[in-house]
Amino acid sequence: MANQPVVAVLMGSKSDLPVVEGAFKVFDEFGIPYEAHAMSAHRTPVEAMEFAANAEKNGFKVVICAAGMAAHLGGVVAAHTTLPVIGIPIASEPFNGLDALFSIVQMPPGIPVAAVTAGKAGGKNAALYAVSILALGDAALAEKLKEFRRKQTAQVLKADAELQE
Ligand code: RP5
Repeated sequence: MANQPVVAVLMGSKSDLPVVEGAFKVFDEFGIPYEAHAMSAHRTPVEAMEFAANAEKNGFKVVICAAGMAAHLGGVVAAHTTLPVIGIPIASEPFNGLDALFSIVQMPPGIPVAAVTAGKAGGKNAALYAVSILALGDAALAEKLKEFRRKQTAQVLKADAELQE
């Protein structure tokens, strides 16, 4: 099915949307079907566990988990699936995201979660990392990703040229 969501984007709270929306934009640009849910390791632990346990069977290839504070969502999801799990540390008071980052990068050996950029760029980079994973088995998507990089490079070179005028 062409429109079968292949990426699940989970966020610990709807308040994480300003960062997560960066991922939606990337997936829209690359034409990748995704599904988004507010789901919490602590507030909806049963739903998070069940979603993760069924993710592969439901056709997902990658799961992105954005969470702030004690950001256990990625870890809980990774505990229940062997799909690649990408964690986005969300900044929140009082430790400004360092707590979330530590929660994601201190996974015990055997249950990996990949951490991407903390802060606003996290959504965009999580999605681009997911695109890289999906592109391993999709030559057309791999070419799109290369074109994205070429355009990005051209933009920086153009900005540099303008600075020299
Ligand atoms: C986490 O706690 C969420 O991921 C969010 O970043 C943070 C605060 O959640 P809310 O109080 O805004 O719902 O679970």
